[in-house]
Amino acid sequence: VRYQLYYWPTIQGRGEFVRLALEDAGADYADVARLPASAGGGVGAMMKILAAKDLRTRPFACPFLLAGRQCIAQAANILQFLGPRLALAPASEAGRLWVHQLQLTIADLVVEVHDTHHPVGSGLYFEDQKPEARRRTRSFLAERVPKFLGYFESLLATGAKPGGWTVAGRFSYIDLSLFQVIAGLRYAFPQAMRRSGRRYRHLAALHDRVADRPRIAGYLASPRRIAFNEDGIFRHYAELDA
Ligand SMILES: N[C@@H](CCC(=O)N[C@@H](CS)C(=O)NCC(=O)O)C(=O)O
Repeated sequence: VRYQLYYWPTIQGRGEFVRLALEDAGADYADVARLPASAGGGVGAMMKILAAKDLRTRPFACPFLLAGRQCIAQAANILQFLGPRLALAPASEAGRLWVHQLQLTIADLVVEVHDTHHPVGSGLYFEDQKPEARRRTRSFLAERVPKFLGYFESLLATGAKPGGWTVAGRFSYIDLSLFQVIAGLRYAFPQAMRRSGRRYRHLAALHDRVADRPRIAGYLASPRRIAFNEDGIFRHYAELDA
């Protein structure tokens, strides 16, 4: 296969931003850690690469992508690499920098989403940091979601956007990533997201248009799309969605 994606096999997590791009493009790829060890897959195969001291561009963490002789990590960096190759990025340098800038902003948001359930330490159980998680989530929902989503909403609402895509004039991987953000926030915080009503209506419409893209619709209905769960980035804990 042309692209080998390595990511945790049982969660959407940060790998999902890459999976969505590969799926939308109909790319020739393998989700290696989800393959059986007998086929060279499994978490073991991923750990072997993360521990390969002789690998010149050895990643710090998954997701990472092998493409020919290249090994590329960091979700936003992988998308920057794949964008032009999968026709999911603007042609100009300025346009590519713009979608990368937006993807890095999503990466920042993803850290904050993660910190709602792990505000004290990633190595501690959620159950051991519940009061802090409640406090963190309150401020995340009250201040940070409106700031992040308000920003993306205003980009979509401003100016002529043929097709309704984020970057004027064309579909790009940022539209797929915004779909994932909306789907994830709705899963994690259904009440809070419902309460926001029509405040993010352009984002809601973008979410639906992405979900309707034939390859994405096929992917979402397939077993390749791992269901949201409480091991991923977007987790639903009723007590946090107050
Ligand atoms: N900024 C990186 C973060 C990578 C990352 O945190 N990966 C997680 C899984 S979602 C991981 O395996 N982390 C291991 C660690 O931080 O020790 C990205 O966007 O790809």
